[in-house]
Amino acid sequence: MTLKTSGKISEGTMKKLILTALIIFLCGNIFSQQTQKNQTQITVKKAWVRPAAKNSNSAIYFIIENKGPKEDILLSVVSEVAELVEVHETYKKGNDLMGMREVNLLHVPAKSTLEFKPGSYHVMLINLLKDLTTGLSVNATLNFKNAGKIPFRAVIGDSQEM
Ligand SMILES: [Cu+2]
Repeated sequence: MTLKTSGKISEGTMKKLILTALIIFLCGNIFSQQTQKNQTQITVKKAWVRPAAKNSNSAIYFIIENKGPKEDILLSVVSEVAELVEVHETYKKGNDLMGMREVNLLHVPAKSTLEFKPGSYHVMLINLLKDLTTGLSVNATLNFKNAGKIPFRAVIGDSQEM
């Protein structure tokens, strides 16, 4: 193949065209990746957290809604408000006793909601690093296998009616 400088498109123009095409391609790629990430169908609603004093424990409650056609798996929860943050479930130990245990992989089926509430699933905040004062709020992030990080804010109060 020979490039004729006398042709309609010079070598310099050709290079510019190739570069422009490359930039458009790369930008398009980044854009489509972002829109794919934003297509997550997981939302967190009605988040609240029990008021508690520094160095004690508390729990965050909320509703996870998965509007998507696929199930997703909650891998972990992060919050800077406590030394340790775990996904827990409350269960009947027998003899009218209730216990709590950690849940490692929590499946949220397609087109469903999963409620974290007292006596059921909750995000356990172990050894609070500060006071949780009613009316203020706490930031936390759910980490899903497919949807990735879902940050949310929980209001400090006594119920989700706030
Ligand atoms: Cu717990």
